[in-house]
Amino acid sequence: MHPEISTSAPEHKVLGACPHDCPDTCSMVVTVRDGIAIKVQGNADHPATNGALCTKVSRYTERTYHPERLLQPLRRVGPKGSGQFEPVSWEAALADIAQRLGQIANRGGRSAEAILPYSYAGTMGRVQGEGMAARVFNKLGASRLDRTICASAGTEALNQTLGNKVGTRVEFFAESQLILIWGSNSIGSNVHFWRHVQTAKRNGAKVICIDPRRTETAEKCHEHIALLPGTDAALALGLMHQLITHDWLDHDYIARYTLGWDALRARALEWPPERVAAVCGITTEQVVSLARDYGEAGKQGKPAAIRMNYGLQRTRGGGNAVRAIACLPALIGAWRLRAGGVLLSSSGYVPVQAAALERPELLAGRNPRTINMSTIGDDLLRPASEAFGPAIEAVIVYNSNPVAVAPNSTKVVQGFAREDLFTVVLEHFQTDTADYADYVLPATTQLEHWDVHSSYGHTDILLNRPSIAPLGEARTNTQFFRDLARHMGYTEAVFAETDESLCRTAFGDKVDFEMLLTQGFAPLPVPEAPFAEGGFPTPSGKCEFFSERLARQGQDGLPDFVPNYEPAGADARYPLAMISPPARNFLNSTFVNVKSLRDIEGEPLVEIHASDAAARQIADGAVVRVFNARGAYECVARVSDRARPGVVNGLGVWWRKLGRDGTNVNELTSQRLTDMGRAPTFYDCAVEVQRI
Ligand SMILES: Nc1nc2c(c(=O)[nH]1)N[C@H]1C(S)=C(S)[C@@H](COP(=O)(O)OP(=O)(O)OC[C@H]3O[C@@H](n4cnc5c(=O)[nH]c(N)nc54)[C@H](O)[C@@H]3O)O[C@H]1N2
Ligand SMILES: Nc1nc2c(c(=O)[nH]1)N[C@H]1C(S)=C(S)[C@@H](COP(=O)(O)OP(=O)(O)OC[C@H]3O[C@@H](n4cnc5c(=O)[nH]c(N)nc54)[C@H](O)[C@@H]3O)O[C@H]1N2
Ligand SMILES: [Mo]
Repeated sequence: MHPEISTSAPEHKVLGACPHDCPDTCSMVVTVRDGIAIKVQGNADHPATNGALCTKVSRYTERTYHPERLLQPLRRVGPKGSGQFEPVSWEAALADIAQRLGQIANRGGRSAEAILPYSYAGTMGRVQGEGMAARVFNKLGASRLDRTICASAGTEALNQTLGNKVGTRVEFFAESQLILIWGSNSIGSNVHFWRHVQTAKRNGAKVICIDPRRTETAEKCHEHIALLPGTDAALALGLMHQLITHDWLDHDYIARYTLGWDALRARALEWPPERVAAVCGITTEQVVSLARDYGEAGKQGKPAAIRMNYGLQRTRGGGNAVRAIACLPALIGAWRLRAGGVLLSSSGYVPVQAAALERPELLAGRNPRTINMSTIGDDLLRPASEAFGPAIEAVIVYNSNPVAVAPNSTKVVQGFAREDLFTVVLEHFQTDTADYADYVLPATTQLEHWDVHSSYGHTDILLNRPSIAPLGEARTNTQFFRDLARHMGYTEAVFAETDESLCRTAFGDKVDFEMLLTQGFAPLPVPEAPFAEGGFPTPSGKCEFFSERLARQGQDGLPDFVPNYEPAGADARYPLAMISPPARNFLNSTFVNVKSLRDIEGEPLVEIHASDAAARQIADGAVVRVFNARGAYECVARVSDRARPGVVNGLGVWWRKLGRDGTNVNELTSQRLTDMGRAPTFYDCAVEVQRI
């Protein structure tokens, strides 16, 4: 047991941090009695957390002490994917894994690139994430992983427009007079932001939601614009058209602090409201009225702020959509006020010391290839070639559940089912991915390890102290990689660094570590109104409507509407557009196996509008088959006005094995990538729905 954990007092509290992939990154207070965590609560002293956790994380003890927690290392005995395992000792598992990886890496040439790490944000911790792990993969010379599965289209778009992932501070939305919630279900996925919206509403703000689905957020806004998925750039260009024709522009701001206005102006004038309405599947009045609200707020000097979330960048034109929306605040000079502007992510403010954590010098001059995690299905099935390099022979999975979350599951499953693929999975539970492992290794949860966290919503750094001892034989991810390094014969001192030391390494002297130790969080220095007087971190220092860098890559230098790969519509072979946004009580595929949360969600379902249901003789509660050329998924239909005509909503990434027919929504999604950032197009997916 760790010395910092007091075991003398029968009951005590430990400060931690929520590890999940969510903009809120809450400060947690864990109550421990006799070495057992009995309660997890939101820290009342941390302003962003405000004393409250979401429903799912307040069940974190239920997840930690879940009867199905993996508590010992397992070795596969049956065929791949059969889920048949036998217990094995850590030492035996490590020795075998080291030997297998060594055999691949030591064949010479680029053979080490046949080894692939696969990880994402199961924990957002800097220590249990890519620190020690990256050191081992760098030393091996393994393939690198392009971590695109969530946010990279929006990231690239913000970089090209504002210069970084920065923007309006969340807490200042409370002072806004007009809030556009664009492609985000704040109440479901970012609930601590919603508090600021409520404050703004009480102070007279108007709140408008732009989302194909009538979410719990949309129904609490003053207006809801239910556009077709993937048409946001058209709407943004249409707003610009109206701002221009009504002269609701801040000419001074545009002249001083933007680049490419004449060209953008010409592009926007191609988007009169009628055209926008037709493309977006909304009314002309909705376009005009939204533009008037936004334009007049600017003219009257009222703060207007846009909260985007990643939901709107999961279609082919996702990067262009984010770029078009990110241009809007400059047009009305909204950046002049601290409660104006736009926020997609605040992570650009985070001074993470990536090189100190990951040690790229261990590559020793090698430059391994990069594999895109979003095309893992195809890539696992790809033979060796000049262009691709060696076929993938080994995958080490941690902090991720690719068999459930990656697009085009048929391919992903086929890939992981290869008998000649050596797969190691570090997990809390026997997930869909763990079923395909050769070794399943029990990992610690956030209550059992040290870590340090940043947020992509607020701008504080948080420390997570362990509150209980590891359960069973669970080990931290870092300990696995340290042990693996030892078994591989790596002797560099960097492979001995402890987790507490890694917590300090993550932000170096950029964060007051003493403050983290005493109060659990430390605010970063961030400007109040970052672009009130320009100063964008782009090459030109301006808000780049026109991006020279994009033009040089052969892309359109201006934002444009890029239609979906899979346009739905009555004439299409698959006439319904399917989106698959998060379920409120799950976190991607995490928590699906926590029964109390699964009971709230019920069972896998698609929401379908009454008109689309009637045309297919589908009654509420009927079992349906959702299908396209890639696959089929069986679930229950919920006939509901949460779905607009022409669009069905397949909520949540269920565990395949807990689904009705052993599949989930990703049976239907494709491996095609976005216009920018090489990201998946989960919400660009045409389907048909049929009663069974
Ligand atoms: N409870 C819960 N919270 C979560 C998650 C979870 O799974 N559950 N996931 C976390 C993760 S990984 C992330 S990346 C973040 C953000 O995750 P996001 O995926 O951004 O999730 P949401 O905030 O729910 O926003 C998605 C919203 O976008 C809408 N949408 C879909 N397509 C379009 C479109 O083309 N245009 C527009 N305008 N809207 C569209 C969806 O209907 C949905 O309401 O949330 C995190 N928070
Ligand atoms: N159809 C569809 N697919 C989607 C999405 C969608 O909206 N629609 N959303 C996408 C998005 S935004 C994202 S971010 C991805 C998310 O995909 P993933 O990053 O794979 O996220 P999770 O499904 O939450 O799986 C994380 C796993 O990590 C494990 N884990 C957590 N903490 C630790 C730890 O400390 N150590 C170890 N070893 N394991 C740990 C958990 O038990 C869990 O099984 O999914 C994407 N997939
Ligand atoms: Mo995500």
